[in-house]
Amino acid sequence: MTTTATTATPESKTQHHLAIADQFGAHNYHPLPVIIEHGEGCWVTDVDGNRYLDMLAAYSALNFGYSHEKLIAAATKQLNKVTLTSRAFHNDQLGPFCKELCELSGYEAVLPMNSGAEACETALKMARKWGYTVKGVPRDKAEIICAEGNFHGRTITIISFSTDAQYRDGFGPYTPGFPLVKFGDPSALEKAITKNTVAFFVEPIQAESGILVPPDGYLREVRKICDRHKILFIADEIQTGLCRTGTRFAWQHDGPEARPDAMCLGKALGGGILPISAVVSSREIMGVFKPGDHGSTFGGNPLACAVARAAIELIKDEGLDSRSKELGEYFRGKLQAVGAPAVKEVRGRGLLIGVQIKSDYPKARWFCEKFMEEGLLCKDAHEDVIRFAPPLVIEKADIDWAMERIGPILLSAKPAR
Ligand code: IF1
Repeated sequence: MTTTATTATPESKTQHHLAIADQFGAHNYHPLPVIIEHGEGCWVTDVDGNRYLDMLAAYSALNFGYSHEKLIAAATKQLNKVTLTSRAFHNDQLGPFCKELCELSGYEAVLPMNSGAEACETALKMARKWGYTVKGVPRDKAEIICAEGNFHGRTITIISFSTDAQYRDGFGPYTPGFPLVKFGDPSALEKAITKNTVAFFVEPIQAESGILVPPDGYLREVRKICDRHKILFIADEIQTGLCRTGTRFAWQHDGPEARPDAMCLGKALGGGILPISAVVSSREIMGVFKPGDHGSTFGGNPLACAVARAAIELIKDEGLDSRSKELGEYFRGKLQAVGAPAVKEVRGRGLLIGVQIKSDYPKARWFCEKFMEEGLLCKDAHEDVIRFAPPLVIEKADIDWAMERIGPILLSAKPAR
């Protein structure tokens, strides 16, 4: 036996796991103290046998819930055939995956990667090269405009244009070429455009910034401005895509005229089983990538493609967009009806919901901890927003069950002074 602190008579399995994660893991997170061991549908069980309703869904990666029969079947089948080939060779899942994702999204070409951040990096590289080779921007001068309050991942280039000190500070020097404009304000975008601008890169709803929904028509205006100045409109739909907000893609809330030139997808594309991301665009724009320009060892691997194909089929067949829309309206209505003095605003689209807490009340984290004690898991966004984003397969009865706990806790909060 070793004599490390972690083996000193743990009170529970949870305590044991918390201690070893603390001792051996990097401390780059502050998770709620729940150790999940098993998940099914919207429900998880921890190592001590407690059950919780998951209202985070791995930040929308678990749109289909845990252990979805069809996804597990697709993964298992492919596990027993071939899992990884590299892109030095073809595999029999990649082509069909690209074709099916094009059909689902209405675009012409797919470039598969793994994480969301990689899809964003891919889109940024694509936009820069498009700027140089198609638009004729002078070498190394390309500018990609981004929105204040953005969240696109954690790589050095991506955090270079973050406006959140915690994501940036201590990680410089930063990648240049990413001017910022106010989110939700089309005229700010138009003013920031120069002859070297190649793209505007934006989330249709800013999730990490607190589920910020832009004014109606914003993305339609963005589309027009981008056309007027010949710049690419690229939407980061990694979190908002694949039915999360009540439409297949969140830009569709602004109608077909708002269609971006390219989208980044990720999270739910991997069915909550494994990481797979992608950029989708036109053949012309994607055509700037020549053999050897870009890639990834695991990008387009047959296991990920097989699972993603099953996820795409679920998106097409299970009516998850209207389910998300209806249940989202239902849930938001219930949250509003509580009438809790602590709540400043209930907002969101579909099942991407933010409850903003007034500044003189406890922080959103306090509420998340209380919810956890009552068997409900969710996560704060920024300090003052409780984020509810359950798997899209959630039942109305689960929402009612959740509200029996959420309502009293919201009402119980007292102002600090
Ligand atoms: C973490 C946030 C959510 C994303 C959008 C790209 C990425 C993400 C719109 C990068 C990732 C995650 C990452 C996770 C927490 C989470 C998050 F709170 F940080 F902002 F969801 F709201 N574009 N979002 O939301 O994708 O590389 O992670 O696959 O802890 O960083 P990734």
